Amino acid sequence: MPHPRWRVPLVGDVLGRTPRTPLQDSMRLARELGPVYERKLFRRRFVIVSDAEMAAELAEERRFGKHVLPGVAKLRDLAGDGLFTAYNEEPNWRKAHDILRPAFTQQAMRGYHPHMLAVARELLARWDARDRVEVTPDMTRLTLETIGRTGFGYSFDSFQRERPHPFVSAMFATLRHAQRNLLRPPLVGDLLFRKADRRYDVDRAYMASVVDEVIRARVASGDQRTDDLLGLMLNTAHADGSGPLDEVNIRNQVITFLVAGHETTSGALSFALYYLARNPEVLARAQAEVDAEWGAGGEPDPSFEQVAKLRYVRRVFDEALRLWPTAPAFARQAKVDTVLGGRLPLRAGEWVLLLIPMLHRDPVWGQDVERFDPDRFLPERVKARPAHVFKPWGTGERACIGRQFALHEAILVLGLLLHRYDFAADPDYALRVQELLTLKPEGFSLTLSARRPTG
Ligand code: MNH
Repeated sequence: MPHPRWRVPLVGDVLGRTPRTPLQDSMRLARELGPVYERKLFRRRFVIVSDAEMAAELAEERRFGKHVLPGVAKLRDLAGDGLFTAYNEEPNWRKAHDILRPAFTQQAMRGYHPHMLAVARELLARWDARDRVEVTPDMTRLTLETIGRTGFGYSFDSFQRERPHPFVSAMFATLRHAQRNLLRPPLVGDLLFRKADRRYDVDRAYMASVVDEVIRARVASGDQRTDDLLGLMLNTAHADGSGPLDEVNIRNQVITFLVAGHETTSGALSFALYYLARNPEVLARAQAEVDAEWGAGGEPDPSFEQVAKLRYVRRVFDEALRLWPTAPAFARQAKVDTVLGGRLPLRAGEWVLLLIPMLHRDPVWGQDVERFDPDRFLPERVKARPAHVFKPWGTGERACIGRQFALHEAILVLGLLLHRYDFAADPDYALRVQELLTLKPEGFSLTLSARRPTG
């Protein structure tokens, strides 16, 4: 099995690796070593794959199921048996999945649409007042506010504050800690990480207090609604007679959705805006589509149905997720003894990590995989590719439950921004990808100009 050249006893392949960019390190290694290789970090061994045929096999639910990666397992301190961090065999996974399913139907999205639109308009008001904006923090304002209001009827007042909400700062710190923890040496690690661990405890406690406040506010209001995430959890029982979710699990779900429900969407929107600003032809086509579908007049008021009409904008978003899938890896565990891709024997229980950004650069995507080309997602070209080569949402029953939510939110916001502004990126800005388990562009700003008189 190929592995990095400089392997140190006990320590493994940590030489020359940067704690702040483990994912981009793995991409670099895949370019050197190929689509199947091994990485050792102290006592942990990772088999990292990015081959298209293997990805298709990993999607077979009969042979493989989700494995909770070490970096994700660390987040169990935060989110316990919440949907994202739950082990397959934990009964609360299916129970919560079933109870929360109705919150992600098309009918539910229809209900969220007016709230998503209202939040997006707060972003427009902020951007109208500036001609240069920092994209990533503003996308975080938008997505946190959207999940807070639609999922929990709770506002973080994201657009009323100049600094990020403290929940966001605490969340970044905990994600950073979970990521750094991957490079934690055994034994001495406890000493080396003592200060960071203490800070982590403080951040976790703070996040828990925010979650308690979100729940308390709903319970105190006496509101018995069942048309959002919190209402479903507090006020509905499972069909199997096991009653509603317990209090501890509800907290775990709230924290899960507050984090999973905004962090990845924010990064994906930021990448999409980056590529729009860098590709004037794509920008012009996207703007023309929005004008045609939503009307060229001053203030569009898109209906729920009109969002899905933006097919080209959707391709722009998919292409951004191809190059930088913001949840960049997931892991699959063999359910039975099996051989992956005819060459990698795995015993039941063994797992591999699927490196999504490199799968998305597999030769099946063509010769020019680094080029931003939304037309790769034209229906006829999608049909011409093998299945399971585009996996930004994961796979199988543990795939992203929030996919339609993220897509509706993202396309709506992109539509409104494209309708209203011309964007120019700083010509000297070279894309830097920041990693906090998830990915986002770092230090990326846009200069805006109004496309039409507003008022
Ligand atoms: Mn989301 C799981 C990507 C937006 C809530 N999400 C996953 C997985 C990927 C993923 C990949 C599977 C991880 C694994 O197999 O270990 N999610 C994304 C991306 C976006 C995204 C790229 C935006 C872009 N996710 C959202 C939104 C929500 C959400 C929005 C909520 C509103 N995601 C989840 C939850 C899970 C998940 C919850 C865990 C699902 C489960 O295991 O049952």
